Amino acid sequence: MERYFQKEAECASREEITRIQNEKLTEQVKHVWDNVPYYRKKMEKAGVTPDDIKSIEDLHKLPFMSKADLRETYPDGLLGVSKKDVVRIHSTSGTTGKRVIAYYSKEDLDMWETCCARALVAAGATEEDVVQISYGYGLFTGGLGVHGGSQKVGCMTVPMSSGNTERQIMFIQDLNASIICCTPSYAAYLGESMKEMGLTPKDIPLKAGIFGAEAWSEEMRKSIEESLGIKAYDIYGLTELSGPGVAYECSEQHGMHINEDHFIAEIVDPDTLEVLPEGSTGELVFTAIDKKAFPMMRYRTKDICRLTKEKCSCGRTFIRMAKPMGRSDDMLIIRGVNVFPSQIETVLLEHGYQANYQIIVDRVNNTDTFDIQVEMTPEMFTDNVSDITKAQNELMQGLVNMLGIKAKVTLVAPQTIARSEGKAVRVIDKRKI
Ligand code: DLL
Repeated sequence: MERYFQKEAECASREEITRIQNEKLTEQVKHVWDNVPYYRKKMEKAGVTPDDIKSIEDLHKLPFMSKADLRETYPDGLLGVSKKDVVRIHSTSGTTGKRVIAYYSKEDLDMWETCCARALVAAGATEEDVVQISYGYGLFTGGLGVHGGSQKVGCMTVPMSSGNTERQIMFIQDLNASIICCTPSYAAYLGESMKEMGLTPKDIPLKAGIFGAEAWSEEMRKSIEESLGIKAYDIYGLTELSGPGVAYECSEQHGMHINEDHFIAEIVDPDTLEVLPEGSTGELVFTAIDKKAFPMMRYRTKDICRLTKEKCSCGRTFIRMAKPMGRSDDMLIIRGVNVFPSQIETVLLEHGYQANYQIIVDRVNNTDTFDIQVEMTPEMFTDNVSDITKAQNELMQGLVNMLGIKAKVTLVAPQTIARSEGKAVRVIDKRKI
């Protein structure tokens, strides 16, 4: 039987969700207008005032926000409450430019942890469970966000943070952990390490995992489920909107339910910024309707995704987002063709490889070079040159079919590509260096 953390909210009628959104949105617009001069100026420039926003139908009148606005207002130019009302900050792991600093009031933290609690319960958590949290703690939102949610559910919460894989496995066994939360690439690495230690899924008590913070394919889900002997759930979120828990998977595992009583989602064309109809693929844009310390209106996430309002048999009524296929800024343009690392991952897993690979793109004589190093699994490892050539060619053909362009594939020995404890680094684009 499906369980909920807050059935009334998660299974509310569409009329009720719209009523909540209308009420919160109009109030939030007033809050931002009164307290965030930067966004008020943006609204004035767009010729909108709070009086123009009477319901969610008017959302499209509001100006967008993007990473550029965050950079411009660094470190606290978007703060919506007095500093004395801020109880926590987090910050993104962005590699370029200034980091984003997100601020939280007590109420903001409570809302965020509630969203994470909904995700945990949807993945089967009860107060009987032991939840090992192997997302990084600290400025990254993964650790502390899911931690708060786990405590709200009443689970015994193990704040492991990332790293020290052998100790992770020891704690899973010794504390009888039933749910693990980490990035999907780290989950894959845990499975790999277990195998090396001579352990099988039967030797560990885990039943479920809640994985997010980076794009991962359905093939990767299957592979993790097999190696850890669990059911793997997706969770989505971003620092600008609080952190993990903006959207979460239910037992149906057919898209992630967006916590619509706190966030309104839109899909826009990333070039024209036109709002696209339900079912279209485009850039995901979010408006946080009750987050006060760090308000975020029509924030362009750069995540490429699709939304569906189709009924879900889990009983939840929140709109669902498909697995994001990646970020528009992860998308590589190689010889004029759009390539997402997640497409490459799909082909590798279909051919029996693990998601241990690195893409190296360069430009030689004005032409893009496209190399992919792929680790052989210990079972397929061989030094027979003709076997390796045959396997490389098969993989190259699979990639051409998926991407429409040719990549040079090199198979390398197991354990030669660096593992990540957090978000995996898949691409080295030397054209940008
Ligand atoms: O990654 C928050 C998070 C922590 C989500 C733990 C889930 C679990 P940021 O570091 O700000 O926040 O990165 C946000 O990560 O815009 C997506 O591109 C990507 N992302 C997050 N979750 C998923 C997911 C956290 N489930 C950025 N699938 C987002 C695909 C994801 N991409």
